[in-house]
Amino acid sequence: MSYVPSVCPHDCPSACALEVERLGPDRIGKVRGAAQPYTDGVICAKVSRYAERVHHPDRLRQPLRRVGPKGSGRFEPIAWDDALDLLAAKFVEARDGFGAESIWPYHYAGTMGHVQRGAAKRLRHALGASLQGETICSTIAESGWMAGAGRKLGTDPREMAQSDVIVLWGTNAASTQIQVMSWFAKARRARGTKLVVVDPYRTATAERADLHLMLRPGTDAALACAVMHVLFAEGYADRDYLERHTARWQDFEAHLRPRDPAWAEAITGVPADSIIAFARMYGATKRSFLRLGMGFTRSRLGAVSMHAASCLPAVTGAWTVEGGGALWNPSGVVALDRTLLDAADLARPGVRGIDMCRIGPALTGDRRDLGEGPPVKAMLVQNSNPASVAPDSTLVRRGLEREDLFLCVHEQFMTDTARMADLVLPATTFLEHDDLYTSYGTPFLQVARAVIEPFAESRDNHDVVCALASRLGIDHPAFQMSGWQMIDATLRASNLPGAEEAASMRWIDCAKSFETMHFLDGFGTPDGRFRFKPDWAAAGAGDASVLPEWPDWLPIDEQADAEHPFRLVTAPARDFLNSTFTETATARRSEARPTVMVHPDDLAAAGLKDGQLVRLGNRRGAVALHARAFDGLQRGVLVAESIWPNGAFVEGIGINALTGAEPAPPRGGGLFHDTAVWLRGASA
Ligand SMILES: Nc1nc2c(c(=O)[nH]1)N[C@H]1C(S)=C(S)[C@@H](COP(=O)(O)OP(=O)(O)OC[C@H]3O[C@@H](n4cnc5c(=O)[nH]c(N)nc54)[C@H](O)[C@@H]3O)O[C@H]1N2
Ligand SMILES: Nc1nc2c(c(=O)[nH]1)N[C@H]1C(S)=C(S)[C@@H](COP(=O)(O)OP(=O)(O)OC[C@H]3O[C@@H](n4cnc5c(=O)[nH]c(N)nc54)[C@H](O)[C@@H]3O)O[C@H]1N2
Ligand code: SF4
Ligand SMILES: [Mo]
Repeated sequence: MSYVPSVCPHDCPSACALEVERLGPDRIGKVRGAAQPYTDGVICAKVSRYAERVHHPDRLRQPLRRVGPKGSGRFEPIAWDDALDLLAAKFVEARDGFGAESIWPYHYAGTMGHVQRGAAKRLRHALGASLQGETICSTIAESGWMAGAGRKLGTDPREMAQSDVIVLWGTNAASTQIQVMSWFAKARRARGTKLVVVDPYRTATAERADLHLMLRPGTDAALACAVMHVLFAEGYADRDYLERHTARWQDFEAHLRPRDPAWAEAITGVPADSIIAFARMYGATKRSFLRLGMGFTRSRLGAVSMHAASCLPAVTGAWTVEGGGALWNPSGVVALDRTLLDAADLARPGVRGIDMCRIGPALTGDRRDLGEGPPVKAMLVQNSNPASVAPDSTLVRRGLEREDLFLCVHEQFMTDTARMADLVLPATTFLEHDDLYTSYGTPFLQVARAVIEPFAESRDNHDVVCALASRLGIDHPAFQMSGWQMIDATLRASNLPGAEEAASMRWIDCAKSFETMHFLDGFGTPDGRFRFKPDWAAAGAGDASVLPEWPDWLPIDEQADAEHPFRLVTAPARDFLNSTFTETATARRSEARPTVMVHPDDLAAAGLKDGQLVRLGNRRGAVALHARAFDGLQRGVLVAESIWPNGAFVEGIGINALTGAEPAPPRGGGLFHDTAVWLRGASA
């Protein structure tokens, strides 16, 4: 029995180094974490049982062509060559009739591997097809982080071993990035490290905290302001650091003066005493590590929340010590030359871009998305399941159902999106193709070879776009080289070791020096100073005028009102990864059924009972799911862990029928925890 190196490709900050038990040319056994310094032998349960997913009886085996009505799930097998001919013909038909922008290759991060993930981008550039605003996950967080720090660097997560206080802000790490919890546990054992969690509900992460600040969704900026008010007022601010490394800190201090804990209590619902206790715990040491998650940014004020929280270490000077500072996303450590990965040299100026979060409005003809350009007539979807994960599912479904839209979905499973397709193509998993990985939570770069042969007739993304390109007469090296050659050429162009060497090294630690990671040699702003006052207008094309000038709270998110008295958070579920793993029996068993957590007093006030079927709804849609009485959240807040397949709901399309597709300021992003709803009883 032999263990073969690999890398987890899923959309997770950890990008774990794996060892996969290879039982034969087409079969794996156990999967375990490798000794890579950050993974350190720990991986999540869902990937440790990956054999269940890769060898699942429902894996797509062969190309399928629709024979029933759209969405009926009735398909018949078709040969690969015929399938590719059909897809190419539909692309040509769209291009000839409506122009190349009527083609939209849609993709996201179902795999994070650069070669497979980038396939749709290469195709877009080669065709002059509609481009895509990749907003669904990190755009809001990025706008907020960049507003202050200006560069995607930050404290190396391995420094948690040196931290006295670890603050997990808007991340349920026990579910979404398990290594954070194992690094915290090591630090706790070695030096009694304290844990603070900022989250609207008592997650498994919050259960382990010394202090859980259980705030109302979307109010993080108020909390951060009050904490910094105390830091300044009680002498925890490092004025020497402020003077050397930040801009306009005196104005900021004055701005914070009226924003005290009592002010924040009224907005956040967190007792002023807890806010003061947190500020003192945080201010008492410079060894304070702030892990800023993505969860608290998925609302209209999300960029402001992220920026406000990221101001804390600039006030105390925590950036100056090991184990201090903050981490949102350290991907700035690697500058990959993306010319080949994106076929960037084929990009044409002025081509229309469509915000992926707005797939619903765009497919149903909204001029705000289509501009003066043509309707979308043909799509190839790879690594994404928009029928389930994108906001405003009602519009997404209406769009995907259009008789005049040709939809091809390249997938591993018959997802909600694949079921809507005209043509379904079977895709390999990461165990069946080569790829190159960087990470949004660690500084490691990794190259992994296929571990087993492709399942049945499945092909990888790169193969499919190459085959399509040859039918469409595209002559470019990015569509002629193998995936491995593309990895090799990309690494070399980026002044890194070639593919063979990188694979044999297993992982390359790209972390920069302590001074650079901690911004001691300058933040990424024009004057090298951290900015307490963001330049939102410069951040992007969206509408920044609604955002406050300084870190602050404003009621710009979807406020609860008399008709919609609850705020809904659709947080990630432990055993699913977005919509992935929803096909596995172990995950389905452990997540049980779509559930909404409701405060017991809210349940009682609505005349409802624990375990009862209830309906949630708003102007966009309604779903039925089961209620669970839970006192680990404030009254008026609901949590439905996600993302269940649409068909799992007793009634309604799926959870994203409730979430909205308005673009978040300043430059778009998914508003997954920014939803006001009503709650009523339902009969089964
Ligand atoms: N098991 C599992 N793992 C995953 C995923 C998954 O779906 N399941 N998704 C993957 C993906 S795509 C991503 S981007 C990462 C994200 O991972 P992280 O960046 O670590 O963030 P999350 O854990 O998604 O953050 C979710 C938490 O944010 C909280 N939250 C929601 N609204 C607010 C708010 O207004 N304020 C505060 N303070 N907290 C709020 C939620 O209650 C929830 O506990 O995780 C990845 N890992
Ligand atoms: N309500 C709600 N909605 C959310 C979120 C939330 O918290 N709440 N989170 C949002 C976030 S953060 C994100 S990132 C998005 C994620 O949305 P998606 O990127 O759509 O979700 P995933 O489930 O990660 O991946 C989608 C598909 O990629 C496929 N896939 C994996 N590898 C490959 C491959 O190599 N080739 C091909 N062709 N397919 C492959 C998988 O089988 C899977 O079905 O969802 C968003 N939607
Ligand atoms: S999903 Fe995340 S924690 Fe699990 S193995 Fe993959 S990278 Fe590691
Ligand atoms: Mo994400």
